[in-house]
Amino acid sequence: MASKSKLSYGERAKHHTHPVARRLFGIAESKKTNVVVSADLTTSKELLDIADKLGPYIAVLKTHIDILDDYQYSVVEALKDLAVKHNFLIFEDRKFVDIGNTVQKQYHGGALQISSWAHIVNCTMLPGEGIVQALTQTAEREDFPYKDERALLILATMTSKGSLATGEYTRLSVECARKYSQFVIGFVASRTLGEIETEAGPLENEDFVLFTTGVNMASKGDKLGQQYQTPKSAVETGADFIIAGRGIYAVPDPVETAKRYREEGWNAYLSRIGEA
Ligand code: 6AU
Repeated sequence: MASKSKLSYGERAKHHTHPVARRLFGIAESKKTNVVVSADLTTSKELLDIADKLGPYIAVLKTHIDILDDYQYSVVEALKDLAVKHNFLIFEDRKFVDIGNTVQKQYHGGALQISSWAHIVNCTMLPGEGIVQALTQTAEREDFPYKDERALLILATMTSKGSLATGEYTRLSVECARKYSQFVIGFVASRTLGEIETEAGPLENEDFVLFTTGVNMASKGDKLGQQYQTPKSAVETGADFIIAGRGIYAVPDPVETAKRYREEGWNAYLSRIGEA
């Protein structure tokens, strides 16, 4: 596969086959940012406050909606409004990890109604192909109300020490991304994966979007096995979008810090595409 990582976000926005990826690249290009903030806050007020303050500097807001102490559906309605106000996408980091029949119910419906507000969700490959097949099937149902507005990322590697998301697990991630590319737009991973050979082979015009997490400008890791790299090294390794949580929201001035992540991530992207 000819890697698309040397192309500009604008070019990729024009040619991508998936409408959510086109939108994502369009947002990155127009706001000049490849930052995804992982807003792992535990009250609705803090979550909405950080989303409103950082909105202008990010392409995507990533949530773990189930960690809110005071969750009510009104919080995601407010988040949706902020996503429109600041032009960002919402990524619910749900990491679906069950049999197909269960994840369909967890994604579309249920207590959290995730499909009604999250543009992007992710899943692990632990259950095998069925999980991707099931989520894709839901998104393709005749009566699915958000057609062309929702997409899936596969968690293909993990940043935590001793992770088992390697080898055959990662290979299957790539195979399923290729097989279900009508819903899968890319990966959460710390390296590019296009060179991995699978039965379906690289797709014609393959352009999976790489989200890299474990990004922090001030720390090398935490005490629970998280491992960090900088925005620059992540983008140099192929990240299209850099996900940062505590490095941005847990510092005295999140807005100034988000701007610094944005600048470092953007400059690394410009050098990668040869425009620096
Ligand atoms: O920057 P942090 O360490 O405060 O937060 C990192 C965020 C957390 C994790 O749940 C998530 O990124 N994450 C993921 C994702 C996005 O799927 C995968 C992974 O391997 N490591 C990781 O930290 O919300």
